[in-house]
Amino acid sequence: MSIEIIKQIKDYLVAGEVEKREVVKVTTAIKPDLTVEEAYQAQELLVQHKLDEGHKIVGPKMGLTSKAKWDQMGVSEPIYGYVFDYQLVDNGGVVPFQIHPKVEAEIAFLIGEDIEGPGITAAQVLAKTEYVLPAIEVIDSRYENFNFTLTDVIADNASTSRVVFGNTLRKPSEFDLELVGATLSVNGKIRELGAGAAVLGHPANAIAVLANMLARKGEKIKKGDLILSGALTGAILVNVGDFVSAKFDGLGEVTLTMGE
Ligand code: 0L1
Ligand code: MG
Repeated sequence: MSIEIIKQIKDYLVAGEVEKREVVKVTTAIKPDLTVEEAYQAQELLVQHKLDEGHKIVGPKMGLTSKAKWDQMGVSEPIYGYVFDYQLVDNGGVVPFQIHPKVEAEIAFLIGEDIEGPGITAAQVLAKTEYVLPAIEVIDSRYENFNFTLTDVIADNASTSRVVFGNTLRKPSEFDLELVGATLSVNGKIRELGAGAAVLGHPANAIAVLANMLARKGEKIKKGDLILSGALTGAILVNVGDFVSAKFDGLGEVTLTMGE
């Protein structure tokens, strides 16, 4: 694919994010036969664009980490994107409304040592994790009516929009992370519940898959990366003024209010 088309895809998606408006999916508007490799190239340009603007990467994020989502999208591995510093909101804070946000309860990993694939296992991930902490991810696909294919969502940085991390940091050895339960409530009503096992059987599996996917392009997970491992729960569409709370066994509560 020519670099011009990759740039066109990046500019198209940046405009959607900056102007807070839906766009028709890339595979309809620009390139119907966009491959996974090309989609990650477009994502890399989008990430570079944000770095050039002075934003800093907090860490990668994993998306589509449940078997149910794989079946829904006809895929057999998760996807990744990147979270930036400007996308962080304090626990209890107000999340600026963008396009059509959805919330997910996730477990995040603060990485203590570089993790370089291939062949990384969940046990190796856990040995190199400094802390785990709870999070709410706010995803906000730029695509009209959430109508997208796998390659569209990869190019769109895996729908990343905002992240709220909780304040409880625990050593992963203190838990069976696959057994950690979570509830996700909106305006005081529980709307979703789940457990760590919903994330590829164990959230550390998602981080191991990430290390092995990054290794294909000669990259690794870095010490200090703060990584979202994927949703324990389904994603819930939220509106302006909604109060969102995620409660995790042993990891406390994360809250946010959807602003304007
Ligand atoms: O974090 C996620 O799992 C989101 C992946 C992208 C799909 C979506 O926007 O629903
Ligand atoms: Mg997510």
